[in-house]
Amino acid sequence: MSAREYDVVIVGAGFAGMYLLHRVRRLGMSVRVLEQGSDVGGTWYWNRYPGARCDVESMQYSYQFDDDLQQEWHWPERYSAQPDILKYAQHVADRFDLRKDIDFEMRLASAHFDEESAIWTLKAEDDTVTMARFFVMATGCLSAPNWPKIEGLKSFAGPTYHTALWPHEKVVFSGKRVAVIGTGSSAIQSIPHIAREATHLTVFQRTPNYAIPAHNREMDPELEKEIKTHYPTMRARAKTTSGGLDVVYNQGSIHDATPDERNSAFERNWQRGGLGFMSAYGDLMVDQSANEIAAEFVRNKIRERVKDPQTAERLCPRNVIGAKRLCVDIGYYETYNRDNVDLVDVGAAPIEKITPEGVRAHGRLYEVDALIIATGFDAMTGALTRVDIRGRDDASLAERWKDGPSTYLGLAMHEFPNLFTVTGPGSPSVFSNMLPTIEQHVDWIADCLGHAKSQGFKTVEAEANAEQDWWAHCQELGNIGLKTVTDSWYVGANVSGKARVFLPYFGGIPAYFKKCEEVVENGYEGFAFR
Ligand code: N01
Repeated sequence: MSAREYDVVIVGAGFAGMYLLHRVRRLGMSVRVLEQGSDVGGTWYWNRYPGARCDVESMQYSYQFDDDLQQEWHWPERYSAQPDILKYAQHVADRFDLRKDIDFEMRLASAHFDEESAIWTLKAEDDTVTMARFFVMATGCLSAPNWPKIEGLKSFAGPTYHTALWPHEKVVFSGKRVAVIGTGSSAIQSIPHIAREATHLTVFQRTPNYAIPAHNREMDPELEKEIKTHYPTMRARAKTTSGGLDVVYNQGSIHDATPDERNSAFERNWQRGGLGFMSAYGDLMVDQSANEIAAEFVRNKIRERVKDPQTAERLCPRNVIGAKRLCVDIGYYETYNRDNVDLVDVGAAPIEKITPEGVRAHGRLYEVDALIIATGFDAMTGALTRVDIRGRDDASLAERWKDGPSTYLGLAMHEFPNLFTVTGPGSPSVFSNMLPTIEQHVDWIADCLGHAKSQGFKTVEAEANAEQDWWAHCQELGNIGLKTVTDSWYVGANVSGKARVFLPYFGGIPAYFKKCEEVVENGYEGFAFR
């Protein structure tokens, strides 16, 4: 094969692409990674906004495929800050000498499959062409930035920053009036930092969000030692929970508890902090009245934290708690007690336009020197549909997914032979601790590639029926309970024109992992090898 022909091409050098590169090398297959950034790290390379931090605890948000790595690495804090996670990704790249097989600053534009040769031709934006027998999109679930459709956005005279495309050089806000548009996780993490630095901060809120305190702190050396001593046990325990997190989920009903018992259960979770808040009772995401009790508990906490009662009420979400991904905050609500911070509601009446001077809403111009767009991502499908991917008979993935995606196990699609997706739509992905889930997908894909190689197969493709059945199952699970009652990126509602379809798999990690294992045990059931 020539220099630009490989057995496997992987797109993306985040945690998924890096580990897959490591696994494919060990299969003795030639492999190349195409990465649009100038270094490894994926989401942690791009999301460098002030305060960016993981909402999963450090000791669980890490690779487990190499025991020496997990024993030797030291995380400085309970929840890791973006620079520490990026440092970890860079360390992994050094340790396994990954960079030599990665083309950086290479952004994939198109990927076309030729049926006769069973080869994918991948074209980058700089016209570099790479041929691959197998092609894996390891492009992440939250990686395609979503820009809001607001009139005049490009006319703003000062700098405009998207949280997901933050500059590498330090951005200085001191002496500046700043506007933030959006109040999702990215905004909730960055707002306290920007407020401390800027002369004035105006936050444009369309929908208030629920945030649970992180209670972040320096890593407790005793806890670190304890976890490292029993790492495999902790990792195995985490895989028995629906989210793949080592958190104890109470399956009981809130309606069997007294008001005092409920309060203590929520208070315990509040004091522990983080995403585990909803583990207090088993019916919080299926029963509206149960959910409302949890929501009111959090609203009361917001009322305690925000001094001005009117501002507190405006920050209190009224929608279902947990239907949007919970946010984990460090001092978010208290930020509104500062004199230099204003909250502007743009839910009932949207932002009218952006002008060179600032943001116009409610007939008033809010003059600012810098604009921060914290409007999230074209989640789960955006990174796949923004590339011109064409499978058999020139089938376009973007066209096929116009009314919503469908996949087999979030791993593969019929009509797109030899293409795999890591944590694609229809996999637990964003409803789980991403790193272990990524490892499971990568292991499955690498094993499948090994199988194809050892058996001399040229192609592997999801069968149409298997995909249809799996997708119907995903939709059935998605429609149970309260997950879809609120607009969220889980259902694509945050991107204008995107089909409203529940995107992840909600059957939990144990059921999903078991299904993937059964598929292999049954001779790769639902996949056709040729
Ligand atoms: O994006 P979001 P995000 N005018 O979509 C608002 C992960 N993450 O980047 O709710 C005004 O959640 C929009 O309003 P509304 C995490 O999984 C993880 O913050 O649609 N506002 C919303 O408030 C998270 O869930 C970490 O009404 C507009 C905001 O913009 C996911 O990424 C950290 C608007 C977008 O919130 C996405 O988070 C950060 C408009 N025209 C992110 N358009 C970790 O901790 C949109 N909005 C690991």
